[in-house]
Amino acid sequence: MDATNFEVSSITIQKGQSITLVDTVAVPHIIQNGSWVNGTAKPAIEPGAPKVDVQFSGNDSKQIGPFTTAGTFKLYCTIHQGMNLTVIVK
Ligand SMILES: [Cu+2]
Repeated sequence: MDATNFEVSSITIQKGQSITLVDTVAVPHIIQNGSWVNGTAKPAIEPGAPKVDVQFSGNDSKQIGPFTTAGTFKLYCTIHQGMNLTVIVK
């Protein structure tokens, strides 16, 4: 993650894996289940998604998961409009 967005918009992993999010700048992020749609925050948790509510202070990294169900799961940053990440679990 940079100051205002994810450096990739999606990531594909295998069932049972976790992801590590790295905050590469001195900017906080709060990552939760959901997405930004046309500038509006839409909290939502898909069936089978791990509950995500992770705070980054800046220049830190944290693990999210594991994702134990195959599917497409959306994460977003509640602070930064448009900051979306799609996790595809196969
Ligand atoms: Cu953010």
